[in-house]
Amino acid sequence: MDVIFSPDHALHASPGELNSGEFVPAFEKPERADIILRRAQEVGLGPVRAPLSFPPDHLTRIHDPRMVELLRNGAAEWKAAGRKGGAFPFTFFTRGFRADRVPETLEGRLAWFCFDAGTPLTETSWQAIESSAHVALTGAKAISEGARSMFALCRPPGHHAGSDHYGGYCFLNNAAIAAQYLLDQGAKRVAILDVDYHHGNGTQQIFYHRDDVLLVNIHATPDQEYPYLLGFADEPGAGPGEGYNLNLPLPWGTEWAAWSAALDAGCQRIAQYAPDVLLVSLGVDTYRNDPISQFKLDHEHFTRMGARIAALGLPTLFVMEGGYAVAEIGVNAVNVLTGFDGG
Ligand code: Q9C
Ligand code: ZN
Repeated sequence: MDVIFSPDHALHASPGELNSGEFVPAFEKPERADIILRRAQEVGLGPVRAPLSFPPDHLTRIHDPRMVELLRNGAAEWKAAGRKGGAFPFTFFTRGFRADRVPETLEGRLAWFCFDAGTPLTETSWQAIESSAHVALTGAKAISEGARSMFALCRPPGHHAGSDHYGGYCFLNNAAIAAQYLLDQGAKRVAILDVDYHHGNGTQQIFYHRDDVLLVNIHATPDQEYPYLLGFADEPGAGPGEGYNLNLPLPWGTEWAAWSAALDAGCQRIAQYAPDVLLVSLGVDTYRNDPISQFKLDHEHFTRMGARIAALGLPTLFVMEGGYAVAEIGVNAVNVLTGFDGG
């Protein structure tokens, strides 16, 4: 399958993140995408293509334009104000604060739109963020034109970003933007299968009230794991979207047997929905040696994951999300894709 990749991803290099009380080097780093690309080339996965460019309304179909503006200019404003390092929030919006006005100050907007202490903006982040969305859109365009499968090698990732909030190393929700594009091009039903270790809270929030996107999420239970506040089993969707969100939370320590049973259940739901197209939010942080995760999948399980997804027989767009065992991220991510291709 073709790989969509932009070297612009490297323009987002986080200066670090708050982790267990310390400011530590970022887990989400540029090497991740370069190592996946190198592995894809090593196994001859398929041609590597640059992203096309798209008008900004594809981004604002999903995201609040005021958040997009913050992502585009926030770091420059931060620097102009004489601040150093990445643009991090200090305050976080929560219950009890004013919900009826978006602040005008930079600090206020960071507090309003950003929900964690791991997702800073740097002066060149926007170019990477936008290129990541364009990578996903280019994959979606190829699928809408009849491709059986595509790999959008997105970085930074996207599934934690909601319509008006960002965090979890994610700024724009690449998979959601791609799903909306496919619907706008005429697809009637899109399914998203999120296999990242973390719950895709942003994707869930974006589509929670809709029945034209079925979302299936397999992830570490929010009773134990980030993002802690969403991703429980009793979140079926609401209004017209009721029945179109399926969360399959699993405990720390989950191995392939239980993980693949959840995958089977998720795939059965997707088959029943009979979508026109499938998107896979592909995180490989379920890997046994991931530095921030607690599942126990091995290299060969990623191959089997790809084969199970292929058995759905759907046009499929893979969108890269998480995975922080950098040395092994290439093998793990590309195993899913070769498993899908039957190799
Ligand atoms: N102690 C994705 O995989 N923080 N995002 C974890 C580590 C956030 C992960 C803290 C993890 C976000 C796309
Ligand atoms: Zn993750």
